[in-house]
Amino acid sequence: NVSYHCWLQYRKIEEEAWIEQYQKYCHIIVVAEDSPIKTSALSELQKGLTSLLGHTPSVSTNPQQSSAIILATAEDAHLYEDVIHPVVFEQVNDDGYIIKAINDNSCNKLYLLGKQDKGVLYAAFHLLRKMAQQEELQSVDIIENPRNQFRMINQWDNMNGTIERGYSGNSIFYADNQFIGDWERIKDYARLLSSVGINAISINNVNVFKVETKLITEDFLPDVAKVADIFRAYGIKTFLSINYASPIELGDLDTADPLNPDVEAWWKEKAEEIYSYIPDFGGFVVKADSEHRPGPFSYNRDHAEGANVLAKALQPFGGVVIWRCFVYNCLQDWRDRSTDRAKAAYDHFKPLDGKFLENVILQVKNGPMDFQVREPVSPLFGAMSETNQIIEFQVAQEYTGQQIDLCYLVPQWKEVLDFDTFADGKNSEVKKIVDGSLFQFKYSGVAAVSNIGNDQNWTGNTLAQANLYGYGRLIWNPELTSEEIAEEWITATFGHKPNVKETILNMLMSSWPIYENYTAPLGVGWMINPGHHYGPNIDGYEYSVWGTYHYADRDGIGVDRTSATGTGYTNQYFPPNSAFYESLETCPDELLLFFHHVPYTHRLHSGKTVIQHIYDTHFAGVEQVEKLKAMFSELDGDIDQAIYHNVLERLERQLKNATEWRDKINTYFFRKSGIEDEKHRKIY
Ligand code: BDP
Repeated sequence: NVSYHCWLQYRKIEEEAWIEQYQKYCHIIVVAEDSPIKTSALSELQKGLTSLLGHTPSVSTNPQQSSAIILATAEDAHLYEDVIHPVVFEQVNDDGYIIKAINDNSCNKLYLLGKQDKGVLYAAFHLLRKMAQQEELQSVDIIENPRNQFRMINQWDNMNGTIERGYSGNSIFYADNQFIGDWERIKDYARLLSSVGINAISINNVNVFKVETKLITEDFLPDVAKVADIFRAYGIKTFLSINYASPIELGDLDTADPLNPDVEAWWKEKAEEIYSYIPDFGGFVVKADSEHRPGPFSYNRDHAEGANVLAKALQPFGGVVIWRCFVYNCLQDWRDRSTDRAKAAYDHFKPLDGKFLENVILQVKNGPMDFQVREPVSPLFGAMSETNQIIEFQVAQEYTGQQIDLCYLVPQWKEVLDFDTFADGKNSEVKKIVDGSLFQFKYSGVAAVSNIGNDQNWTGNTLAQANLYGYGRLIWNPELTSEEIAEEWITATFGHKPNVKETILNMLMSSWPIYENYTAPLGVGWMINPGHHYGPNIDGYEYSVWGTYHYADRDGIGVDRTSATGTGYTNQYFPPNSAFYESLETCPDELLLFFHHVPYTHRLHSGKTVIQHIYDTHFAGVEQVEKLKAMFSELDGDIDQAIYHNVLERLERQLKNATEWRDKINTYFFRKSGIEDEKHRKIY
């Protein structure tokens, strides 16, 4: 089944000319000095080249070859000092690399040079990608440095085998409250992640329940260590999500108060124990005081005090605490319109700026609410210049179609990274905050919730593989365009047929706006079924305590978050963004209902009224899904049959879903407003 191999299929190259050009370099691979990561690079190259070129290269430790691929780090550069001057390594950062071809009569060498061995591995994946894309190698001279330091994936896997918000089967790590022990599958996951530059992973759900609390005990640490060994060989550090109440839950203390000396000593000892199993353990991911999880608030301590006790314990071993800012009171009183969940993270964390120890990193979701199809950027970006930050995206499509509906998310993430916060004047984009450059953070980067499970194709919908691929590529280099990333993925997955490339590219690039069209309008969010979050339910959360309202009544819709008459959320932005969102004149249409409560007859910048926009986008959304399906059907026979049927079946379900959204949304707003569709289409 080709879909198992995702973008690492290494499809056989058919054109002789390419084979000839590549083969010149590929008879021998030289690795003079070995390491586990270089061994991974070597085995990937052997696998990939055999498959691409139909010929298995031999391996040599002898640096004196006339033609070869040569893997080397700064440490073993002395072996090649005739060609590699040590200064070349000054151009690359810790995870960076150089790929350079040297062609000299009958001598054809390709150097894959990393400052460290991780760079060598990334260079190997890059070389294989170039070959799969059929790009020329003779004059290749590349220097690549990842922009972000942490490039992380968060698994939301539970030890009973389920995955919180998982849409592609069960966990590849756990079943029946044990590790499954399918180390080969975990290794294949490590290969996929590493091939797009991911260098950190947390392997259990942020909601840590009874069994998972024991991951940091001798019951499970030997297995965690095995997983860490596999990921380490691919340059990936292993992290665990922990339960803040561990000292109590594991039966040792009757408090988890961060300022209690026994608690501090307990975490110190715990860290020692963990590091005795995993010497390069990454650290803890923590969801505290959120959605019924325990945290420092129980002891009247703030989140800096809460995080610092863990940071102190990890500090001697070089570990970090990744502390999530998804903190809000999910039992707030919905009858009080002045409360606003969107404000919560900023209100909790901004006052603590500078109070966290230097090995604490705050993990902030991209928007102030929760991974909706459209949200403004969280105002916490830029607001805490003294505190390390990483941004959190959701590759899993919880609110964007659950890997049934097509939604290529790279354009959304790119918009977020390109957003100018004005935190330090103009050009203070989110990407410069999370890459650490704007405020010189010690630690920074990007994390995201994974979308994989044990389905044969990893992601349920095979086209959802593009999101995992694209996530890695975009955070390595935020300057890549969404199209470039999609094209790479398509070629690696489907090959070079022009009609396949064009169709899938069109499908991916149009998918996010289409999904937005038929779901909740104009940035208002949450009109989904409570609990599982798929399919329309306009008032599903409207009268619950969770703080996710649209306030639709017969006169209008939207959440007034202005400072003049609403919750004052707009004030959390730096000027001019605050004024930009505050004013109806400048607030962009797609976020109108996130920031303003307006009558249905309010006219958008597009010239349409709000109600007509709702009708039009919902009719358009369904038509667009019909088109997606028709376009895709044309590819029958041009792509792998199993993938074809997998995607087609999802498109059929998407069409049903979109139709249901259209009918429910349009009927609801027609009945609320009593305003006819200008085009007199059938609404109910
Ligand atoms: C929400 C999910 C919930 C997660 C939570 C989180 O619905 O399952 O536990 O986010 O990020 O999106 O902690």
